[in-house]
Amino acid sequence: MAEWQIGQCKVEVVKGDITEEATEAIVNAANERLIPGGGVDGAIHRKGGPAILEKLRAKYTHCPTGQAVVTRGGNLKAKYIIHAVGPIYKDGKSGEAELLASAYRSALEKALELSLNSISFPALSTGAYGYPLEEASSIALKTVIDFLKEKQAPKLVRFVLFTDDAYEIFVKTLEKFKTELS
Ligand code: AR6
Repeated sequence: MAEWQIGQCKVEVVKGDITEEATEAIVNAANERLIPGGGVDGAIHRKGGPAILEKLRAKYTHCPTGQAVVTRGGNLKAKYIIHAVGPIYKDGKSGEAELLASAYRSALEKALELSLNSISFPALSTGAYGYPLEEASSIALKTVIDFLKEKQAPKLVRFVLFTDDAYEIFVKTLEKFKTELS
């Protein structure tokens, strides 16, 4: 595990399955149509049960790339699911970086609106959406670090990485930022 204390807040990088997380919210890697797919999204809907999709359908039909919507957590330990839509990676020159940062920021803003103390993220866009992991880890961690420095909330932001590869890259990127930014 790697971590960095930023004032009153902490960023953690752990390896694991986000559907097992007991932070107050977990973030889902959703798509614009909010139709359950594979990857984290599939796992969350399978484990969380049909109530999640029912709540999504009752409130929303769509969520633009770079934004996020919230439902309760169904059968999961987390009370809330923040469904964030990251960009599909094309060539790195189509606004992907800004849209990925925006997806992280939107999820963090939802957590603040709900006065949550803890939230877990997967590596948005790095599976089916094809975002290169190193670049994605820099954007993810920098966006979270900047947000925590500015708002001093939520108190705990945890990145839960599913693969060894993703875990190792996020740890390395966090260590790099600790050296460069502290
Ligand atoms: N816990 C944590 N991370 C996970 C888990 C898990 N249980 N399962 C996979 N990952 P992806 P995207 C990692 O494809 O790229 C869906 O069909 C995975 O290793 O879930 O944003 C949606 O419906 C990868 O690093 O999301 C959308 O259509 C990361 O989660 C589309 O895929 C993200 O991979 C979204 O694509």
